[in-house]
Amino acid sequence: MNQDFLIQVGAILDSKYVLTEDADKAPYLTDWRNRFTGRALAVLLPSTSAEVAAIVKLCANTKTAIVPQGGNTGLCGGATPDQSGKQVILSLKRMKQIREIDVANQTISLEAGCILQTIQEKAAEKGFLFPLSLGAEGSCMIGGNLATNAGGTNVLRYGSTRDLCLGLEVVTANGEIWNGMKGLRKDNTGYDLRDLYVGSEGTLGIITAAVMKLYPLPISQWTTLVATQDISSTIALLNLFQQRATSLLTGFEMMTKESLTLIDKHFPQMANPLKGSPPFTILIELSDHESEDHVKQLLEAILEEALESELITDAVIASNLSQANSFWHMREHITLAQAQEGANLKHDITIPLSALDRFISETDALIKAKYPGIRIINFGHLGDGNLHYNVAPPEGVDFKAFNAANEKPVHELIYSQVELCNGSISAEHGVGQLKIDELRAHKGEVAHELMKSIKKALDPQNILNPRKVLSI
Ligand code: FAD
Ligand code: 2HG
Ligand code: ZN
Repeated sequence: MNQDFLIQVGAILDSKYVLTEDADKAPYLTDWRNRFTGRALAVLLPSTSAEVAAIVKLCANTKTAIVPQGGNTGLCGGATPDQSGKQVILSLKRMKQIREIDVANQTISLEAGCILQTIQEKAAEKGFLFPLSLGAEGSCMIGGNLATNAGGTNVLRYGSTRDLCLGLEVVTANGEIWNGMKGLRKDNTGYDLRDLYVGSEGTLGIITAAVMKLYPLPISQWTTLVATQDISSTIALLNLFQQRATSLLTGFEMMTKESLTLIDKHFPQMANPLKGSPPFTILIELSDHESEDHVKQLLEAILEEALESELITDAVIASNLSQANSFWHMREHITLAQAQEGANLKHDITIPLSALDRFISETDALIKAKYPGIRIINFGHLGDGNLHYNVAPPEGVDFKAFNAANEKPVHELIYSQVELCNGSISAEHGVGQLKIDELRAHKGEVAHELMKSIKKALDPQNILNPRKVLSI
């Protein structure tokens, strides 16, 4: 059967694009965090939508499960196959054509394997901003961004990947190509298929191409780091910026003292320029299409107001692009610093801004009381109410042993607090194989059953990324 499949796939792809040797498959079998490792019959590397469609048809005929993969930077194990050795990985990395930049329509049409940073660069060459931005942008691909509905650091101004997407091309579970590559900002022709596929993590269809929105490139950007003493003044500061800067506010990221302790330890060259390790360091960015002076004066005026009303205790404005970049590097290296420290327990959650203060103070207290010495590495996209509320064992305690003993109860404690605050257990990273049980527990019975019905309708043979998102 396996041999038969490989012979048939040989009629679709050149043999160099069908990887079956262990050493060739290895880089595709483990996730970025080294949390999940699987086995695969083969890794398939198509270069056109027609090849993807032919592969999916073959998989449908032979009931072979497919795990789509982009840049393999996902944080929930969604792109990692199971242990059976019967699944195939379908990597989109050879599908990297930019089909069109439509200047008048302010859109870019491109294939799923385009690397996010390349898209930003190509858009900039034409004077446009492609606003999706995240720490993995040098490796993650637009197909993966769409499949996970990735967020990142510009969501508060431009929305998440879903909001940036106007059209999709998708290979369905029976190997048909749905051409939804329309660059329309309005289209009310019945059910929104595009929105169904965005965020479906490869379980409903294979995204092969997309039409994405572009925006004018800002001509000036000012970045500041400010110190706050508690979360309520941080929220008040966010509200002040929202009122005074409105749509010029393009970044509002929060880092706790404990998060930056990890930066000090693993990336000392990126030290916080704010003195005295404040409880909260906030990275704020304003962007404008008018002169440098306008936005700089606005930023200074807001910071002055914030200092006078004691919302902040200190501030440093980046004096040039390189210093601004160094602020962002510090923020974006927290994930890498955590990975170097050990496998922390991740909680990518959203809480309504009005409940954030309560969530953090109550959850910090509960967790510290239950696990004395535990480290709460809390940082994230505060402007979106999105916390990366990650947890590491006390200094000196073995990560593996701590996680084995405490993973489930730690998750339960935190997710029940999320539920009390009417939040979400997955803000931007998705569900993958990591959060299937939690999704079942927290999505609500009706919603969970509806999701299962959609999965069964669109993928009746369950060949598309089985046991991801849902336990079927
Ligand atoms: P993969 O990891 O390859 O796949 C992710 C999921 O999508 C899998 O379920 C896979 O099966 C599916 N998939 C991939 N391509 C397709 C396709 N073409 N069709 C259908 N399904 C597909 N995420 C954020 O949201 N915000 C952040 O700020 C952020 N920062 C990060 C920082 C670091 C350092 C790292 C390592 C990760 C970060 N992530 C972040 C997570 C990750 O980068 C994103 O989820 C990204 O969108 C995944 O893209 P990818 O191409 O690597 O997808
Ligand atoms: C970020 O915002 C990413 O840096 C990763 O979403 C978060 O490490 C994490 O938990
Ligand atoms: Zn994030």
